Amino acid sequence: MNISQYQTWIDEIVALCKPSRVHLCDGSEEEYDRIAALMVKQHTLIPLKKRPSSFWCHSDPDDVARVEECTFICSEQKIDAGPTNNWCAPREMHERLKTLFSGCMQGRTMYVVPYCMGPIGSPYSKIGIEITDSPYVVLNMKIMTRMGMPILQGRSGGFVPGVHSVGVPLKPHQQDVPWPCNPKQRMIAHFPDESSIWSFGSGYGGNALLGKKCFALRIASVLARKEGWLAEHMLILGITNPQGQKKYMVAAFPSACGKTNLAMLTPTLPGWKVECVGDDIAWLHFGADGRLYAINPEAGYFGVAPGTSMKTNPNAMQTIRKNTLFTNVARTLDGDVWWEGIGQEAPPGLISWLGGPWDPKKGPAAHPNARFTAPSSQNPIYDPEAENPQGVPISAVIFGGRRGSVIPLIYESFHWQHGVFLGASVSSEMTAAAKGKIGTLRHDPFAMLPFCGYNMGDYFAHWLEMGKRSKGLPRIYYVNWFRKGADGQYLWPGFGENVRVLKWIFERTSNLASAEQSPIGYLPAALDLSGLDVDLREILRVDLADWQREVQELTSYFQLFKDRMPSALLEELRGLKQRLSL
Ligand code: GTP
Ligand code: SPV
Ligand code: MN
Repeated sequence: MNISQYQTWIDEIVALCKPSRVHLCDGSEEEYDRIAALMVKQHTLIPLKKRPSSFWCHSDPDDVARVEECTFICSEQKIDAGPTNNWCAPREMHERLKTLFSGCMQGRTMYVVPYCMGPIGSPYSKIGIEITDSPYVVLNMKIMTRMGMPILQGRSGGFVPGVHSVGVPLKPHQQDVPWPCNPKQRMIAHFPDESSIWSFGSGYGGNALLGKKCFALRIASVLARKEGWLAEHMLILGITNPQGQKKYMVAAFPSACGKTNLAMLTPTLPGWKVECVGDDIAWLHFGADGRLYAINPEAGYFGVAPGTSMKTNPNAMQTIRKNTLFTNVARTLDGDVWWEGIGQEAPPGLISWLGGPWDPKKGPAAHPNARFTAPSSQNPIYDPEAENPQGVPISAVIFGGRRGSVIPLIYESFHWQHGVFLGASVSSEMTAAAKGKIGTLRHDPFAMLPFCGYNMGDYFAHWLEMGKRSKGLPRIYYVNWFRKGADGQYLWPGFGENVRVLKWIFERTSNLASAEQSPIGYLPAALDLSGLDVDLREILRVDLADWQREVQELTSYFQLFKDRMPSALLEELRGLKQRLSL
């Protein structure tokens, strides 16, 4: 195969990073097994007796989640990164990176990982090459993407270059540690004008698997705006009613707020079926018929382990029975995994995510952001259309966040512009998926706060523009599974019961279900609650005083975007304010 067009770049990186060896990844099973065996020998991976071809590992305690404070968008102009991103001038950042990456791979193998985001052969798929000195990253990329040299075959177009290093060069004969990383010098830099990514110092998740958040969201969102499509932090699901009619929906919730669970939902309503196209990222394009179509750029799940059980997400539990990597979960003596909320008592002799015997007084056995990496194809409800190169047609867009109060279980927007306002108004309590204070309420527009590669005000405008391009637009909804009652308990049982909300959305998009107009949007006139004991009035309650505060908060938040804030969304905000004061 012809790799000469990529060779110049690879040579440059070799000269800069000075690795001891270079390995071009072919993406084969044998290669995966060989690298995994090497990592077992180096004590980074531990094979799990109870799960075929599966491994356990734990990270450095200081490298457990995305680090937003070290994530930069290096556009030419600061204003184009916008007020919600860290910015650095491209030239200055390139200088810093040159220093950081100089000789950073000494004593290590440099892996060259070509990968395709999206189904092979789809006109919407895109190619990246990640250079990394982390074999852990290579294994994860093998599961999460279509990976290997063969995907470059016959390609002449561009690719998104990404360079990743754990940032720990080895001196001759120096013993490596199981999870090398360099937390003091972490840097995750994106160059939207050159579509390139540089990541240093972390080996974990979105910091290191460059195809995921760095490419498929931050770089792709910039490309999407230029090319007239959308790159979103969204799950994609198919849902079939008892009559056999099928629709597809996408949903954007912030990190660790329920995408994987909703994407794999096991319905509690008889006759309903949910199938999974994707659990984290959607690329959306208009089809020839004017409808919005979605592809999933990924090929695997990098899912939150804690809370996953046969009760909450049996499909995920099936998916991770084999060929799965587990990071920062607890390990049992008989070679299995365990985490809080797995549905069984902790067995004696548990090894915690820190690698030693678990002491419950010192915290949970699994880190709250512990993850499994597993192939989508192992999902028992993998949608038959998941690899359709054209994508699947979308009937509804759902936004949501983790809100203990104020936001009702479900409401519908009045129209596209109002729906874009709903997306822009998302706030959510912070979770362990990113370094930061868990539980703090923050604005997270479209669940894209950490992932938008350009000015968020321009991003809002792009969504509004997309709405002008078609008459076959999906309807837009807002959900909140996390509202709590006076007793501090969740008001809504969630998980499989969420199908009741999806049913209402499904029927609304067929103009079947009825709704009541409220100041914030349409609320269900009724939900199918058969066999469920919940206080629907309380879950759907719209408290005027609460919402007036919400409007005040949004008013000051939107000011952040100055003249990049689309007037159409300020108009929506005024409309909401007026409806609340009547
Ligand atoms: P990322 O992979 O970080 O983007 O997260 P995600 O949005 O896919 O979240 P995920 O589905 O993994 O859920 C995160 C946490 O929320 C888990 O601990 C779940 O158990 C919990 N969760 C998910 N859905 C629900 C729900 O409907 N109700 C409640 N109460 N908790 C939920
Ligand atoms: C998220 O934080 O939204 C994730 C996990 O999906 S990570 O890949 O680390 O970004
Ligand atoms: Mn995510």
